[in-house]
Amino acid sequence: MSKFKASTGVEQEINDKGYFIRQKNFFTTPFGEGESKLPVEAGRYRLIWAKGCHWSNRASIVRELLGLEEAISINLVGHGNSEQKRGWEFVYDESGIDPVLGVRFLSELYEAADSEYEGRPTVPAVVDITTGKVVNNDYVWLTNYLEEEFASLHKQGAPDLYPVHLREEIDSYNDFLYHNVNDGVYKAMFAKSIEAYNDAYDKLYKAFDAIEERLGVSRYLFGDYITDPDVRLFVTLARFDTYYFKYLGPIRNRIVDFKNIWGYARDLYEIPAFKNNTYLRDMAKSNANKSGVFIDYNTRFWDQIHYEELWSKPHDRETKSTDPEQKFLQNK
Ligand SMILES: N[C@@H](CCC(=O)N[C@@H](CS)C(=O)NCC(=O)O)C(=O)O
Repeated sequence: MSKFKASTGVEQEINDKGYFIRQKNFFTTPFGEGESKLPVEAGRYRLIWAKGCHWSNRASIVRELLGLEEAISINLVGHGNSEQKRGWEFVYDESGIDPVLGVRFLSELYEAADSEYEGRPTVPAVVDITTGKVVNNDYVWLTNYLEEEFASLHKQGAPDLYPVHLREEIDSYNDFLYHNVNDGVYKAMFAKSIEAYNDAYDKLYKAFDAIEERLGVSRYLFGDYITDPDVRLFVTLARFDTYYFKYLGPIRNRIVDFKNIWGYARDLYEIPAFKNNTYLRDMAKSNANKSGVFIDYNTRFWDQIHYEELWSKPHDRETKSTDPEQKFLQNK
């Protein structure tokens, strides 16, 4: 039996003022050309992700948007009932074993990569199929690698989600999204002091207000076409009313209460790569095995709220675009 710990838990990542400070990524070798980089090769890597986890969901959406399905294989992990408590498991596979990698737990792939690894074995994780080791879990840059370094493997006519002329602006906007929205939600949910909570909560809603305003004048975050930050924002929006809000405490507004943000989220959801990778009902029923009367709202009603119907309601977002027929910039 391995000495490897499934997870140290986020409790280790709370500072003495009660603030949640996320662990650093450990496997950060970039993809690309050159000796110190991970080579870009069709069929070499497998992306492991989880339905509930937006850090990994953004990579699964971008993979499909770019038509990398043949080049990079994929699999889902989930929470199993295993006695071993080793974290993410290949629960959706027959006998609970990933058919390509031959393991039951994601932690085995982290352990194969580094037997001394002490952090949480997290998704997204990119595994080199030739070695069975995790080679990259750098969720911050992963989608950018897919957009830039994997360009030679994109489908014909793939969208340009990371246009060169906008990269600097996109990187800085992604940073804003990361601190205030993507991780902002976790900073509030995991805070252990009311000071840390209020700080994160205020920043989150201030960011939502700024985004609501921005989306009042343009269809997407960077104008007429979808770019990388839209994927990053979408994955948090998709989890907000279905899941996060119940851990946030009394919230000021749901996503459906923001006119522009809610229309924008539905506009994105229409696109197959977004829809196929967004499991709204699964997110809502995440506590479904709880018993008793004090069960959260989403869990009680996950099968009575028609999420698909709700998210497919018409919107008028085209009116914000000067190129309403096109959602993507295709310059390849
Ligand atoms: N790699 C980042 C972000 C990815 C992340 O937190 N993924 C979560 C799911 S959203 C995870 O895999 N958690 C497993 C665990 O904490 O054991 C981190 O280390 O904090």
